[in-house]
Amino acid sequence: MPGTCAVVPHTALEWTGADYELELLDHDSSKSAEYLRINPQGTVPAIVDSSSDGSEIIVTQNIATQVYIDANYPKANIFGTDASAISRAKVMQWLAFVNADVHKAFAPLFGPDGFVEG
Ligand SMILES: N[C@@H](CCC(=O)N[C@@H](CS)C(=O)NCC(=O)O)C(=O)O
Repeated sequence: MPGTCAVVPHTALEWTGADYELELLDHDSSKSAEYLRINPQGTVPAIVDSSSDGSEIIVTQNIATQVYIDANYPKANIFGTDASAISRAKVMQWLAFVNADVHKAFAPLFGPDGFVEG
């Protein structure tokens, strides 16, 4: 969904050089039955992948999608080259702050229709 937080895992995927397919959504299609099967919360981002045994993998929640990308493409160093415990923790600290605190604080600005009518 252009202009949303989905740009973060999208950017990470670009950094990996992965062969992936981008599905463009808008507000309405993110609430469709087809997409709600993938993410019952009706939000982006979401990753759909297949495991080695062919079963479907679905990962939602922005930080989780980045962890999944990093785990599959460690050479892309999307969380940086320092794999120390404190470096990894600091990456998660700032991602969690932006995702849980900053992102939610701006929700009324970008989506006032969720709070008021007209
Ligand atoms: N906690 C969720 C938040 C996801 C979220 O709120 N995404 C917004 C875009 S930034 C969205 O999909 N909004 C749905 C809409 O605009 O219809 C996550 O980390 O993935």
